[in-house]
This record gives sequence, structure tokens and C-alpha cells, in this order.
Amino acid sequence: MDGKPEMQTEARCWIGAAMRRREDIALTTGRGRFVDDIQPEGCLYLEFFRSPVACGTITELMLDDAREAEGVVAVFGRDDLEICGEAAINRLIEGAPAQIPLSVLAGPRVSHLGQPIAAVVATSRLLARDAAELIQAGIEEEESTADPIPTVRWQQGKAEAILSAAPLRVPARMDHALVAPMALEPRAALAQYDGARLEVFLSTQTPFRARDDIARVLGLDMDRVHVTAPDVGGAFGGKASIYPEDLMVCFAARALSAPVKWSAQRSDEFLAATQGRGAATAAKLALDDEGRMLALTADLEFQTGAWMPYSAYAPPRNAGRMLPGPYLVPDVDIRLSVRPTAQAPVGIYRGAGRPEAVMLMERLADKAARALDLDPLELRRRNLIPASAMPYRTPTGEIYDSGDLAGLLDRLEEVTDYAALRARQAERRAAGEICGLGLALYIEPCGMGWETAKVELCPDGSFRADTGSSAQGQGRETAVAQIVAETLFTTPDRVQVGEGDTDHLPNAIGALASRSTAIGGSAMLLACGKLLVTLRQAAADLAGIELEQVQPGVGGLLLGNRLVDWPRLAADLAQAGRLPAAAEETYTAKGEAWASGAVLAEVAIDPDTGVPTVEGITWVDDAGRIVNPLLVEGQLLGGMAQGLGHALMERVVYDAEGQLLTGSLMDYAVPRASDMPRQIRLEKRSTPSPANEIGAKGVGEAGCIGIPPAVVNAIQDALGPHSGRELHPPLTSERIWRALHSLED
Ligand code: SMO
Repeated sequence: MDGKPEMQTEARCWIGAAMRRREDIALTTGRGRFVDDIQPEGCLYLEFFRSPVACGTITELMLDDAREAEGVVAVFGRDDLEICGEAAINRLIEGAPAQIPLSVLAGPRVSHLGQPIAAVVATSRLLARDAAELIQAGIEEEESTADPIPTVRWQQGKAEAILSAAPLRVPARMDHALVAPMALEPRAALAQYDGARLEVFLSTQTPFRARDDIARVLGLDMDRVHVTAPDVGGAFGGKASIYPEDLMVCFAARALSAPVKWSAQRSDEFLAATQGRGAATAAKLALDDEGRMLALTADLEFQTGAWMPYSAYAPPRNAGRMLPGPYLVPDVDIRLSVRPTAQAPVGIYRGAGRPEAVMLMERLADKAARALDLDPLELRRRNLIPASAMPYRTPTGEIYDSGDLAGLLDRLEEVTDYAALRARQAERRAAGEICGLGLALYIEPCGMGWETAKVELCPDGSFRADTGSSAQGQGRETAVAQIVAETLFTTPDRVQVGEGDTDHLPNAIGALASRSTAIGGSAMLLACGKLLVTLRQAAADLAGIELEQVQPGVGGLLLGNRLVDWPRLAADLAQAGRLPAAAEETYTAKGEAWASGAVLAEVAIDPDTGVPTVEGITWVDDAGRIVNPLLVEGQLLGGMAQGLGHALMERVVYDAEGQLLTGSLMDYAVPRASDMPRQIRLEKRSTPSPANEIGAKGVGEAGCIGIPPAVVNAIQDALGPHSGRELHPPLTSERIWRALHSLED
């Protein structure tokens, strides 16, 4: 064996099993352990004085009242910090403009509302808050002026020339509101310093990157920083980068040699956590008389906010590189720019540029169908990349690994009885109802790069598996245990899973970019394969036989036809001094996995109020090989909820002075259970990915990618007979109602 285990004997059925999430009992009964639950002896609390304006220069900072306030241990301004380095940023776009680094504390300039200017450490959270309110700053306000910076252009063929000569040109524009990632658990950080090592507990998706950034900014050797992510209550991209607040907590803990904790309130999150979306996008599509796509031009302008988190370039790059989507578009000219703003940073948020691309392309497809009087399903069908063309090189230079787009569309047509739905829509319209059907098709990048894993046979014959793909509530422990059980011929309850601890693996990436199963899972699969060989060899050595005479069996190893179960083997190995037996893997995927899906949304609009009701969502998705269908379903539904939020209600709003109008959940609408579709039908097709060992594709972001364009297309379809207005996300009831009544937006 070459380290890659063979698949599937009759006793191995854990990959693919619909197991319940083993972590849920603790998480749903208050027994989770989040950063804020960790309470060291003598813990101090940190709070911030944040900028009350968007942009300006600090002329005076008055900290004395806070320093003298009850319970205050220390107050820090920028001059009290010794900054030794910068937090990293992923320069995903070649030739991208220089990064805009974060400042731990602002000064002399402030660059966004809510930016931390000073930090107060006190003996209780409330005393810290009270003292922070005593701080005053003189700030000379300035206008913020930042022009968009062109970053990259994807060009193939003569798109502009073809466009001007084409029989049909269809334009579309889509401006996305900024939205808040809104994890259930707000950010939190706790640090303590014993003179040798900085112990950091952080609510993060990327503990290893956090370790590296903390070490660099504080000027510590990397092995003197230990980061643990305990239970993380959601992240969605919002906890994928180090923040000024995290670094400030580390500085304070080191300076005071005491445990220091900061836990964000919801208002801190609205003010200073990363936001998502916010792109202004426009495109033109050229088609022939039969509705075949000929060329595509686009201008994509993304916002960066006032500083760039680690993955700031991911959303714009994703949007540009995947814009042509599932369609054969020979010629493209896609121009991308990024615009710094004097607002909270903009980063990855579930979907990370994919929703913006798919929304634009799917609006174009619908508008083209309408212009040609073709059914939108038929127009899409005429332009699909055929399964036989996979792997397919797109005009933007991406390689789609696999997928059966026509198969998805056929299945969607069949399970929805699409023709009958259209007939029913016509009847309802004739009866005066405002109702629409919306389609969306997508193919999205999810699963590339490297990740680490380690697995070990424990003295009692169970296994310990450490994964670099940490957890943020998406059920990683369950999935990892299934992969290990399958590959090491044991049961998931015999697998202890570790994650989120920088001392357990030399390096790792973390939980993001829909890659945990595809990449983290593949790393684990290979680590298990290596361990299996090691254990077979060890067993062979003990028995004085050849490696080939030792084969895996149910629950252990077969020596000839004698089963030595794992506890027995572990005992024998321990006695022979051959424990611990462990294997480690750093896996790099051969290529990128692309998941795909087709969605049909059915929407009705209340004529009196404009309130849209999503009556049904039918979704055929292809996530490649599936480790646990229950986890997949959870991801699809969660993504759907957030996708509906983006499409219909969520919006971060600043006023003309740069003040935030949506600073709390009283003013910012997130979807609730009652906003979910009345009927949800999930259908599967599976084309395993050849790009990674496990054959999986990502699924965590799919709902944010496929659902919004289907819903927006359905609403525009419903409005068709009443209004030709193009609505931009969020399509709130007010915007819909104004369109219905031809009132200004
Ligand atoms: S937006 Mo994600 O956590 O890569």
C-alpha cells in the first residue's frame, strides 16, 4: 500500500452515514466552552474607547480621568504600545495595491467610525466600561476621499468588439448593501502571560494565523505564543482575520502580566467587525438570435473598508474569476477595482465574492431570456458547459474539476414539474396574484490549498485525531470521527477529535472557504492511511511475519485470519515500547474543487404591503462525495437563511456624516425561522471531485451563493407585469412596494 487506504469493505460505512452531531449535546445544553466562559483567577477586563467619527486627526487624547476611575488597572493609548510588525494580508491578486494594515490603536489619524483609540483595563467589565466613557479625544474631522483602485482585468478574445456587433446586448447592474456576518457568539479574546509564553484564547476560524500575527506584532518568537480556539459560536468569515482588539488584549496581558479578557457586545460587532458584500457590479452580455452567449464585459467594484483583514482580496478575486459561471462564454473582459472607505473593514463573509458574481450572471441570463421571449430555463440550457467538457478551462483561466450542470438543471425541471409550475403561475396571475418563479445556477470554487492532520493510536486502542480544519459550530468533530473510523476500521465513538489548538499541530489553515471536508478531510484520510501502514508494519514485526500478511480487519488487524483488535495491538505495542504510534500529514490538493447547484424559488408578493413570501425553494446541489448528509443539510439550510437575509432584509447603513444607523439588532434585520421558505426541497446529485483525495466539494457557502439570485429573479419575475425596475439587495418589502406603485426608490 502506498499510504492511501483502499475504500469500502462491507464493514466500512462511516463515510456517507447520516450521523447526528456528537458535539450538539454540549452545545445545546449550555455546556459548551466559549472564550467568555473561561475565567482565570484574577482576570481583568478590557474595554475600548472607539472613534466617534469616521475620519480625522487626533489632536488631543484625555486619558487621566479614566486612569483615576474606580477599579482601573491601566489605560493604554497608541503611544503606550510597542508595535513590532504588521498583521499579514493574503496578496491574492497579483499587482494589487499595497495593503492597508490594521492599527492596534488609532493615531494620529482615525480612519473609521468605531476604530479603537484607547483601551481601559479594570477589575470588572462594568468598571472598564464606565471608565472608557470618561475618555475624551479632540479629533479634527476630515473628509475621506479615496478613489477606487483598479486591480486586475480578466480578458480573453475581443469581448468589446463582439458586444458592439452582436444581435442582442443585455445589461445588468447589481449594487449590494454591506451586510454583517452576525455570528451568534460575538468576538472574544483572553490572554495571559507568564513571562515565558503568551496563552491566548480566541474565538477564531484561524488559530494558527492568529498565532503568527500575534507573534509578529508583539515581537515574540512564534513558539512563545499559544492560541486556542475553544468552542466557536459561528464565524462565517468574520473571525478569519486577527483584529486590533485581539492584539490589544495580548499587549495588555503581557504588559500587566495578568489575564485580560475582552468580549465584544453586539454593537462592537456592528461598528468594528468585518462586513461583507457591498460591491457595485455591472455587466453586459452579448447573445446571438438563438440565445447563445457570445461575450461578457463587466465592471466590478468592491469595497475594502478602512483597513484590510487577511482575506480582503478574496471576495473581489472570487467574483472576477468565476463570473462566467456555468455558461460557455467565449470572450470576456472583466475589470475589477477595490475602493478603500472610511468604514469598518470589509472581508470575507459566507460566499466571499461568489454571491456577487452569481447574482450578476443570473440576472443577465434572466434578462436575456426575457428579451428573446425564451423561457429562462431554456436559455440556460442552451449555454451550459457540458459534462463531457470537464475538466474545463474557463475564459478567466480557472479549471473546473468536474460537475454535471445539465444534469442539475434536468433534475430541477423534473422534480419541480417546472412546466406545470409555469402554468400554475399564469393561472394565479390571471386571478390577480403577484407571483414569480426564479432560477439560479452556480458553480463555485471550494476546496484548494493545503491542510494538516495527525492521528495516533492511544494506549487503550482508541484513536486521537487532530485536524487543522478547526470547528466553528459546523460539526467538524463528527465528520472527522467518521473519516477516521472508516479509514482505520474502527467506530466513530473510538475516535477522540482535537482541533483549534496551535500546540497540537505544527501549522494549519483553519475553517474557511468551504474547504474543511475537501482539504482537511483529505489530510485526515491520508494521515490515517499512513498510520495504518505503520501499525501493520509494527504488528508484522512483533509477529515476525511480512507486512503483506497483515491486513486491516474490522476493529483491528488480521494476522493471517486471526484478528488482533486495536486494544490488544495497542497493549502489545506499548509493551514492546512502540507507542506512541502516530502519523502526520500535510496535504496539498492537486487542484480546486468546484461545487455546483441549481435552484428554483417560488415567490408571492403581498400587493398591499410589498412583503415577499418565499413559498418554495427547490435545490439540487452537487457537493461531490458526502461524508455526512445531515451535516450537509445543516450547511445548506444555514446558508439559505443567510442568503435570504442578504437578498431580502440585511443592510448596514451609514448616514451622510458617516454615523452608523444600524448599530444594533433593533435596526438591522436578520432572518428568523419564520422567514424561511414555506417549503424546502433538497435534491442531490454527486459528481465526486477528482481534485482531492476524499472527492468532496464544499457546501458551507452554497446557500449564500445559489439562493439570493433565485429569489431575486423570482421577485423580478413577479414584478414583471407591474414594473420593470431593477431592485438591488436587499429587496425589502418597501423597495418592492415602491416599485409596484412606481414610487421613487
Ligand atoms: S467567508 Mo468563509 O469563512 O471563507
